Amino acid sequence: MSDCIFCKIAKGEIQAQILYQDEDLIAFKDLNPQAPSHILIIPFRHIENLAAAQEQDALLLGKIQLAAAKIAKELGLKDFRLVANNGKGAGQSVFHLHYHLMGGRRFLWPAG
Ligand code: DGP
Repeated sequence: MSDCIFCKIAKGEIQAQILYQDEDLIAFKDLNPQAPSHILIIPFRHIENLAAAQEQDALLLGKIQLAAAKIAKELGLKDFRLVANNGKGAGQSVFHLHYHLMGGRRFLWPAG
């Protein structure tokens, strides 16, 4: 999508601190970190959010989770949180599917 910030990052049109990328996805540091390590993992292909994902995206969604575990390991994060905000009411502000990989501090549960 032409007006999507994360599509622009995926295309290299907007700079980001990229930690990992492969043929399907890219991971970069969050601009507004909520933890010492806060990485966003997005698919290259524009999908609005998890609710918009289709059966055909199952492999892609699995790859994102495996990439998250790999990146966490590379960052030395034994414990981490992986979050996808879905919809405005859940805190989604960028409508391109992304997972927040966060670590380096303790997290409360329930999250509130
Ligand atoms: P969410 O609220 O779940 O939609 O998360 C969006 C995240 O994206 C938020 O934590 C801030 C981050 N973000 C927004 N714009 C940019 C940007 O241009 N670059 C980077 N690196 N992160 C961004």
